[in-house]
Amino acid sequence: AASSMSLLRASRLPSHGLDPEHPLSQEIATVCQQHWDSWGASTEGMELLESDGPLEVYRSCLEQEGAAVDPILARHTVTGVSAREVAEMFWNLQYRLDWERTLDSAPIVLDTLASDTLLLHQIYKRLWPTAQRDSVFWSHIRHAEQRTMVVNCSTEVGAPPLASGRQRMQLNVSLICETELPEGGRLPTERSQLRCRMQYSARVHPGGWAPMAVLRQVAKREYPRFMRRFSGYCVDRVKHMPTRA
Ligand code: 6CM
Repeated sequence: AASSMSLLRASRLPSHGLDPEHPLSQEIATVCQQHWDSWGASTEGMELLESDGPLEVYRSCLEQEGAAVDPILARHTVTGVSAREVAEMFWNLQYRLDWERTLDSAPIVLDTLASDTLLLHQIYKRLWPTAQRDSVFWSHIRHAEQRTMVVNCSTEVGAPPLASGRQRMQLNVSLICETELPEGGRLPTERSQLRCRMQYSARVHPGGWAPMAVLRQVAKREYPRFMRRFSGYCVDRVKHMPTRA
């Protein structure tokens, strides 16, 4: 298993569907490769926020110009879904409001950059006592071998101006999923034989003033909640459907 992991880690991602002339093309390629290579990243020195069976959520405290940007790294393993299914439910907007609790309204598609890449605008619930936040980010899904990855990363390219009274968060998030196949390596027809390993990572800069203690308290509560809710949703959503790679 260790050698197959290093093989995959060394592998380059297949090129994405975006026009190489697009102003975001190089950035998307670079950021995605960094996330792809982070599979199996060490959590040494990080604070364990939550541990519940296969679910582990870690945080490291990091401040930038007086703002808490605390990187989060979470791992989970769930039974009954494939990597592709989980990643698809994270990326495809059709499912977003079913599991995402931080949004104030439905995401807005600013642009479809390619069949696998969207430019999105999201407005979040206001967190007392801070200003309401929004974010503008490209969202990209990529599949290779048993692994599927989604990257959401803030950009200024194509971003609408900030509404008054709002602050713009900067985020760099990925969800990497790997299907764990039973002996023989074939996709099972029984969902009970299918397992998906997930690695979620998030770095969010609040963008403007926000009390650090409040942010840290909300993060500690909300990231584990998101991991449980989202993975539970995925399992439930596909449980009566036939398995697919
Ligand atoms: O990664 C997650 N969601 C993605 C799709 O929406 C996307 C969004 C990332 C934003 C993460 C920061 C949210 C902080 C919001 C603060 C204000 C909301 C407070 C409301 C409390 C109920 O990558 C899942 C994000 C899970 C965040 C806990």
